[in-house]
Amino acid sequence: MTEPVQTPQTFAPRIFSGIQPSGGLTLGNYLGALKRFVEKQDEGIETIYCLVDMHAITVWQDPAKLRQQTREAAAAFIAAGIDPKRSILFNQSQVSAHAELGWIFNCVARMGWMGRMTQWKDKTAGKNAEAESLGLFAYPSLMAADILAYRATMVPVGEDQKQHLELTRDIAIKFNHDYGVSFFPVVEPIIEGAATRVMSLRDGTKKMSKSDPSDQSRINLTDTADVIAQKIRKAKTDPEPLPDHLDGLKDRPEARNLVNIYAALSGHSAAKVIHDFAGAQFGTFKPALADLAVAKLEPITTEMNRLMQDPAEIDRILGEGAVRADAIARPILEQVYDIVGMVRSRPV
Ligand code: AQP
Repeated sequence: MTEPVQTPQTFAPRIFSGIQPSGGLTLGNYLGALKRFVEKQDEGIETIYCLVDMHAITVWQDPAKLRQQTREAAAAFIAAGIDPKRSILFNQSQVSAHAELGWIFNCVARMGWMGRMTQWKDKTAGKNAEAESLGLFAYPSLMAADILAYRATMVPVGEDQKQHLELTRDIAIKFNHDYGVSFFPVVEPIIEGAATRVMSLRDGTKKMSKSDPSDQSRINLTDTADVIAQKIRKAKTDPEPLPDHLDGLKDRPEARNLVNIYAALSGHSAAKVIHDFAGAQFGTFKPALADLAVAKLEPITTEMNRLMQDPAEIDRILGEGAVRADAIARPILEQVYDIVGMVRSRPV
């Protein structure tokens, strides 16, 4: 028999976040998420980072590519500075608590909540939504399970995930209310930095995304220095020089995006970048941005390539991380089963 249900009122600070290995990671994933995961690792709070491969298959993934992308994403995490000893790094499918809690949350969350998610609407726009997978529709429920399986309190994400985190809060509140417990924390999204929403290099109104059909729309963490420079040189802009004040970027999404990328990569504010480049033409600004991007990304790419030479070592790191993750999630899940009223009598 499991222990009686505990209903703690306060929760130890714990950070959880994830990235889908649904393609090669982009500069958007790096600035909006990965770079900040590394910063959080140094703040003395427990950090758990997950490659959410079960989310990735909500749209079709070639199995061999998915395996390769998962290892490559793990290499990107480590190359960017995630230390698998200080943080827990693993892939979602190796810890079954995610899927199990995801099912329970499917029974807590409401269809209407899912239907209102802008990511669902964006991903089905212009398509026959009826033909999309049920997993894609229920994606935010599994995401809530990813976070709450660890009773994580803080989740660093890019701006695009804000609505999903609000839904995670709603699921936690409804679960606590329905079962009369204070079991799950109401998580805090951490959306900070100069590039919480990196936009496509081809269209400043669209998010940079690993699944965008145009490779020119994004910078991949595997791109060579030459490719990065060429993509920035060809990035869509307007004919005006950079303004001398941030307000001047208001109706110039492409210019604003490049300024924000520069700011995030340099660690300065967008206001300082505008101050330094006031009046500059893109012919001057783009090469400066390309140099900066190459200087910041090339060491990561080089280290990723080195790590990818030894896939068995990457698998070992992910496996070890999964064991540590499972040790946290399994007891939490057992308490959830108790709360929900499942008989748990299997000998251990
Ligand atoms: N363009 C972006 N700017 C800032 N942050 C971003 N993130 C993604 N794109 C940007 C952040 O990266 C983390 C992991 O995201 P994900 O891979 O799980 O899913 P996503 O947000 O749907 O990313 P993609 O690249 O657009 O993937 P696909 O194309 O497969 O859907 C999240 O914290 C996200 O905010």
